[in-house]
Amino acid sequence: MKTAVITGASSGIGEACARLLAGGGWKVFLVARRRERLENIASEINGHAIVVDVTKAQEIDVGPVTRCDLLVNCAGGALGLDAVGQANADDWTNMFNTNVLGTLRMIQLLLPRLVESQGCIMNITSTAALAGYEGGGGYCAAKSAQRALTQSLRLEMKGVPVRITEVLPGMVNTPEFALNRLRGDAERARAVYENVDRPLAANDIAQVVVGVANLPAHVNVDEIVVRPVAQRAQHALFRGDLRWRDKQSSLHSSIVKGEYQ
Ligand code: 8X3
Repeated sequence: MKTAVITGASSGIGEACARLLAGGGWKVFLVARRRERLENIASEINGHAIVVDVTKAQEIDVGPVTRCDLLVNCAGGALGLDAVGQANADDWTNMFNTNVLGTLRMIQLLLPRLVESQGCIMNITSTAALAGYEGGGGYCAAKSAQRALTQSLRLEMKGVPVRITEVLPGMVNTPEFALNRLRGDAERARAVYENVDRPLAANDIAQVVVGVANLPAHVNVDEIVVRPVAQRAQHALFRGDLRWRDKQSSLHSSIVKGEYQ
């Protein structure tokens, strides 16, 4: 049975990946800090919870993971929208710790098993790794660093049959991303996605992750940028009705509605 380890698995993209992989017959280890949430999800999908904070190296125990075919590094996120001139260094430390060092630690811990199984590492970065934007200094810097780490690792693993993929999502409407970034301000978090006709959902990214993971072992997708149709580039976001032909079309689809209620 193929085995996957997913960080950030208690919500958003990580949770969606865990659910989709488990549904596809994978054995899944779910890694995250929030015990109750994590254990509930794990028991729903017949997975295994590893309750741990990826920013605390000494606490991470991957002992139960005796085999690893796929590591998906989803733990991360953004804090604040401060301009660089006014940025809070603690927020930056936090973002680097989760997005960059958390990824580094998990790779270091599981690399021997990934090599042994000739597996796959998938780092979920962001389109924020491709270009800076106003107020994004810390997050863009952290995601750029995570991207750079991924690129270096891929080169260092020359001659080793381990696949290394970077997935760069654009606008994904998850219940927590904007809310965390905006420090719990639900109104502002809702406004991020306002009038965007079908932002991506966590499950869209999970489908990409699982699709890439299931490719033949010699096929390495180096990087994959995934945006909603409404977002042609970081600053080219269309707000308005895209007039989809199918029935689910609506600015008020269930994905958007109720996320912050
Ligand atoms: C999230 C994408 O545009 O908020 O990773 O930076 S963005």
